[in-house]
Amino acid sequence: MDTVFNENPHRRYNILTGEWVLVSPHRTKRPWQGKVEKPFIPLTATYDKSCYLCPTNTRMGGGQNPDYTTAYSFVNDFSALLSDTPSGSVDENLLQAKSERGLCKVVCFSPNHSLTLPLMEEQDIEAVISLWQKEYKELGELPYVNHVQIFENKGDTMGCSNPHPHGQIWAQESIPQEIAKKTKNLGDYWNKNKKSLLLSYIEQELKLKERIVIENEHFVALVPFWAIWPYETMIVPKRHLQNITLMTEVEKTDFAKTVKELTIKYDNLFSTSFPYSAGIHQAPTDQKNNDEWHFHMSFYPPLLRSATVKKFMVGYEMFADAQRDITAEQAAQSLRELGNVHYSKL
Ligand code: H2U
Repeated sequence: MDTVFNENPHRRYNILTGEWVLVSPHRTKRPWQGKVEKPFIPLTATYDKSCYLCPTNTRMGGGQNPDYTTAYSFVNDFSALLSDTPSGSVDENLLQAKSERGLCKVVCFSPNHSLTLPLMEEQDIEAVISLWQKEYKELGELPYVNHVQIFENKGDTMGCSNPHPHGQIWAQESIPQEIAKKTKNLGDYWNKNKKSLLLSYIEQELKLKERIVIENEHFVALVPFWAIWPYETMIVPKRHLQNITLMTEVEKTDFAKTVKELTIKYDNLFSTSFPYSAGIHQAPTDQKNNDEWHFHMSFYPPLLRSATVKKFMVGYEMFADAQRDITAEQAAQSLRELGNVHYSKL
């Protein structure tokens, strides 16, 4: 890439969303006297009697968790979307609203309270992926569900309310805006080239090797050219798969391996339990063929320069465009060079 971009302000285009990010690499040396996050204190107890996600415990909603031994899901006791929402709409000149039906689930990744994805065994991460597949299928088959969003908020920096390893799934009637933007851009490329946009993109990245973090037989993990968050990454299958249920068993094993390796690198970067929001974007479940879709898992981590200094998406980002300081290439190089053994096990 033109070396002028390594040190000078420029804008980069996100081919998936159609949005631009401002990159300011010359700013990486600016001093920091702002907010510092609390250092992470590792958990040791494998069971916490006050945790509402641990096996056998009673949840805040009154339900009781079974003595589960592998990934386990339940309907969120405080769901943001409800299946029995009465239908209604407002369309009065400039005022528009409509009711939204849906269903929210919580997915406990492991019965062990002290673990996180990077500390879990590969086959246990595979069990989480199998549960995600089952939920995507079952929720997607509900007549009123057109989109299933699987995600994880990790760490209290990201607003996660409980350290027990878990994620969430929100299934709903409408297609969320991020998905609509990606459907449009994937679709335009597909209609023109009869090829997946993400497949073409990773082919280009694999030739350049500037932003690749991990590559194995079936998956690539990279810092996207248009990344917004300092160490943002994306895991993409090398095969054009519209959704996670289409993976073969071998691909699923490789997916689990990639998730583990990437999250270990994250933890190793600042020797901490690296906070992030991660989510899987895949084809809507709206009965359309969605040929253009190519599933991917994105990680949006806020940490910028240490375990305690994070990036804030405020000011210019709120009022104008997303902005980052270190380049995607610098971030990819740092992650690529990190080891695959968790720092706590060295
Ligand atoms: P977060 O840690 O990302 O906030 O997710 C935890 C979810 O667990 C949250 O959505 C739900 C909350 O509503 N929850 C239950 O369903 N039952 C409980 O007893 C406590 C929390």
